[in-house]
Amino acid sequence: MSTPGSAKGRPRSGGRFISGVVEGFYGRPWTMEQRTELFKREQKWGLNTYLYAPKDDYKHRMYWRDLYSPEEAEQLIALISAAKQHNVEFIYAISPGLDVTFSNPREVAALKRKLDQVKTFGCRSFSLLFDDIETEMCPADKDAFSSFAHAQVAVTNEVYQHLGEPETFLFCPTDYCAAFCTPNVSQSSYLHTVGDKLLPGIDILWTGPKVVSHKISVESIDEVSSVLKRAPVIWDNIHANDYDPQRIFLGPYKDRPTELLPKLKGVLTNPNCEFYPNFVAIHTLATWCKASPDGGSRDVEMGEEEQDPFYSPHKALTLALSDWLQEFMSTDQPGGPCRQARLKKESSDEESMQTDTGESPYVPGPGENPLYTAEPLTLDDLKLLSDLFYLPYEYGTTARTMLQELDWLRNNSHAATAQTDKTAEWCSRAQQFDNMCEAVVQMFNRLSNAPNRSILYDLYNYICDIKSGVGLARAYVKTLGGQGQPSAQLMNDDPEPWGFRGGLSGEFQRMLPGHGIRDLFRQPPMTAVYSIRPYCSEDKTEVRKIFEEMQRGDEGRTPLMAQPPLISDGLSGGDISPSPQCALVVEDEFGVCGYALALTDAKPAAAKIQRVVSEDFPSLVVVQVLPRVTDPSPTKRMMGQLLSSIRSSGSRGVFCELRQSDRRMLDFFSKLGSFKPVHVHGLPEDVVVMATSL
Ligand code: GDL
Repeated sequence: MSTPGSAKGRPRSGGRFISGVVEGFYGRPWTMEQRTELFKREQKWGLNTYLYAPKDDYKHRMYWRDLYSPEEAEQLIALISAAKQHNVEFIYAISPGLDVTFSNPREVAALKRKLDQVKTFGCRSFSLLFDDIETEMCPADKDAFSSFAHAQVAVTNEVYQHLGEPETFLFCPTDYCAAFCTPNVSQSSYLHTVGDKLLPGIDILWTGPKVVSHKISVESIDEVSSVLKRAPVIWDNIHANDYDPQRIFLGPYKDRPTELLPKLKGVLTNPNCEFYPNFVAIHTLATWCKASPDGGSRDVEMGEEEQDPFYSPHKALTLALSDWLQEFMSTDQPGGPCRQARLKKESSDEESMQTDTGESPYVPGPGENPLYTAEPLTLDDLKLLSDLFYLPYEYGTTARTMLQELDWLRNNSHAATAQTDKTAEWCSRAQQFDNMCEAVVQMFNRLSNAPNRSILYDLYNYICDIKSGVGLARAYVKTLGGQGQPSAQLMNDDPEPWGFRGGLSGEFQRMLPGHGIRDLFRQPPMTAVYSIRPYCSEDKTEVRKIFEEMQRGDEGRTPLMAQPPLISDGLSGGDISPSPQCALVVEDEFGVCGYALALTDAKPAAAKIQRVVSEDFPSLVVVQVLPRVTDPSPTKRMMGQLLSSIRSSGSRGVFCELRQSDRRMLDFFSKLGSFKPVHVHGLPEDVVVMATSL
């Protein structure tokens, strides 16, 4: 595979292939300096287009009618000329769809006036965008046009002709991906109108099957092209991150077969909001655009999973990261950092023992602290970084391994709850997991010391976040292994704010059904519909039945009468009533199949069987579900609701009692993560108590 800058762009049928970047995301637009830097990179890597469409730029969308002030004009003129200098086609886009009245000639005149002004700045290529807008027309437009598509097409054609039918003119439909089409792409009357009526010189933007498309297949492009009556220009959101403040995408351009190249009019990537980390997104797109059957870049050493003979995402990523490493190493701060460089120079040049300020550099004396020296960033660090922040539908290899290992360590940690020794395998895998966590911390340290501060600052929040996440996971594994204090980071009574991450949005997500099952790591099939409702007195018999059935369990289990009593037996058996608002049952199509009950103050019930309750964990929960409930999410949901009711009652903590024989519930509480085994004096031998602070 060739490097991005080394191959010439292959001419595609129907004019030149549009390749490059669309600044089309929500949030803070890039600066003029960053855009100029982008043009330099595009030129170097063989990309040819920049589409100016920053959603939150005042005069691009919200105040689209307003003309640019002389100061703004000056900046745009400079930008357009910088694009020209670097052989990049500057396309100016406008998004009037929030409030335009299509049928009003004054509105159309306002559009023309605005684009005419931009034309005087030297811009020759334009675009009208109708994405992310209300699809209902105002009454005036309903009177004038037979459909929304007719309204958009009429205005777009008129503006296109007014501007003299520019060589490049792009249109973004409101239904810009298959998921938005009703009932589907081939039968969408909206797309058919656009395809039939939009003048043939206008190209159409398309994001693929979805807004953020995991894969874009050749068949899907054939289908949409036949409706649109032209090859689309892909607006690719694969690296866009404006929808999730915790994610950034540093993986390679991927899952778009190079067979698409001759079937498309172009590809523009709408990448991460942060400018500098887009190095990988844009570099790998450039590599992809150059892949070609006639370009002699057939990849003969492809791995099995990489089907494309002309493009390997893995190799494209390595190329990009190697170039990026160079950029990390170049300082972007005037006067800054360069103690290492300075020290080097000093050792080779006796006369330069004076700094710029005229002072001699500080050299620690004997017994003093040595100067802090940072290790340089490595290619492996960048590979790890990219793996941790890979792509919207996929984690990188190392990230996947870390998740799998943590999952295995959790699932095989019964020995922890039984307080016995770990197996050698568990210990060795725990150590390997710890090493992987350490590599993340080291990567963070070296990255923080990289001379190029602009890239670092753009990445900082993300790498800080992952460092904390990894730190928590590491502490958790130590706890499972019997090392470290469970309460230190995970179970603290009064945690620091970083002990409950994610803010209000995180709280909302955790309370929604399906939380944790829609993650990228595991996707268990949903097999049944469950409903959770408050427990009522009529449920007593069913709950007791479930309790007894689960106690009988597998053959050979000790009968209940012969087992030491638990406080929770009275609750499950119906002898003690649960506290108000603290009892739930779950039903499936056959009836009640599980329950979750609690006592906010378990002391009186405990006293009846001569047990004491810890001041830290005064409340008791008991949860049980029948084996036919294989999906853990309803049980998790019941627990979530119950814990929040107990918390509202003012309780400080909750405990549960589990018999060693109840593997399923032991497993459930261990996997919840928040419950930890606690030592209770005088507990029968085969009973484990687990608890969590609230
Ligand atoms: C969108 C928006 C885009 C945004 C992206 C990712 C298009 C055509 N429009 O739907 O502005 O950045 O999603 O959130 O993609």
